[in-house]
Amino acid sequence: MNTWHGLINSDYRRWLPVTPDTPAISLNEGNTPLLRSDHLSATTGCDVWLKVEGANPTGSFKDRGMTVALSLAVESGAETVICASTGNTSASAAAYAARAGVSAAVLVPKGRIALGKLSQAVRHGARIVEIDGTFDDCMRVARELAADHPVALVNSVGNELRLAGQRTVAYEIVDALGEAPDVHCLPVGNGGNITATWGGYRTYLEAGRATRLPRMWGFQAAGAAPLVHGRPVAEPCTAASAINVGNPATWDGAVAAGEESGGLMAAVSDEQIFAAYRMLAGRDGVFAEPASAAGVAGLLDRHARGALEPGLRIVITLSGNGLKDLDASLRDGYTSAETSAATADVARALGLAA
Ligand code: AN7
Repeated sequence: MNTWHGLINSDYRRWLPVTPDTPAISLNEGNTPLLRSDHLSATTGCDVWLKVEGANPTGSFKDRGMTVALSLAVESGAETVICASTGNTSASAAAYAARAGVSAAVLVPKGRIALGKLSQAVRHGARIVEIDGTFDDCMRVARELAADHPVALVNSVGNELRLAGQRTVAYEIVDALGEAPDVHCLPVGNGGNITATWGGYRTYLEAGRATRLPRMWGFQAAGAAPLVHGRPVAEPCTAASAINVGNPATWDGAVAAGEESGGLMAAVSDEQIFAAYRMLAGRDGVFAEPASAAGVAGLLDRHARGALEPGLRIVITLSGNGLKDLDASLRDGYTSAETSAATADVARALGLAA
């Protein structure tokens, strides 16, 4: 008997900024798998766990925040929600808006988002504007429109509500492991998720549900690493499109998460990201989208530099589903054999017969 009915209907509701009257707009998000990675544990000498956020209903962690944002938007009588997105936020906003019976407007950088994500926004009936510019341009326009028009901004910027939803990932991890890990690794783009995850661990500590806090290790793609350089990047460039952000909206929160936790913010190359992407699929059986692999790439980078103490318990957020970006997967190359439908031919192709 499955008794999970989504975050807003769970015990975690007490930590969400909702009232007893708030309607529940939910797709049964959350409660995602936490898998031990035996090979990453063996490689690093640590105890490494993967939080598979691609198992959320629209395929990314964004659903944790979107259930809260749309529930509150409906409660407040909003008829249209708007967001800027590198793809996953727009997919999630479109789905939750459809479920809520409100309109969604999504602003995305033209040609720079994965097709799976665009298709989700299309199928859920969002009004889509592809902007000739970067994600940061989309973000600026979304904020300006929300300030001057009757549309509710559902980006996590200035939207504590969404971040409160995204905090729940930390609650699930502590509940599953019985304690906070030593280190939490995750990819960083706009800065919302590291801020929220850190906030979740602190909330649980204050509530007495954990007795310690992890160090937060955030990883950006080298071509889009403003938080590592300490200044915005005008033309961010990485094949991990979800984190191709030059001027993160939650800049201060992301920096604070790294600093307050005694953690770090570092860059990994696209080569490292794609190596980790292949490894997750090939060794762990988890198909995560490229950006999602940045946390794994970062951990392996620390290990390779001799900067990783053995024996740590480490959780890595795998933020989105690999099925969203099939171009990235097939661009990465693959081999297959083509044969007739004769069993003998297939057997030869498989090396089962001479
Ligand atoms: C798979 O969809 O910002 O640091 O507009 O989709 O909280 O931005 C997506 C971000 C990591 C980075 N991994 O999280 C958007 C968007 C995946 C993502 C991030 C995103 P933040």
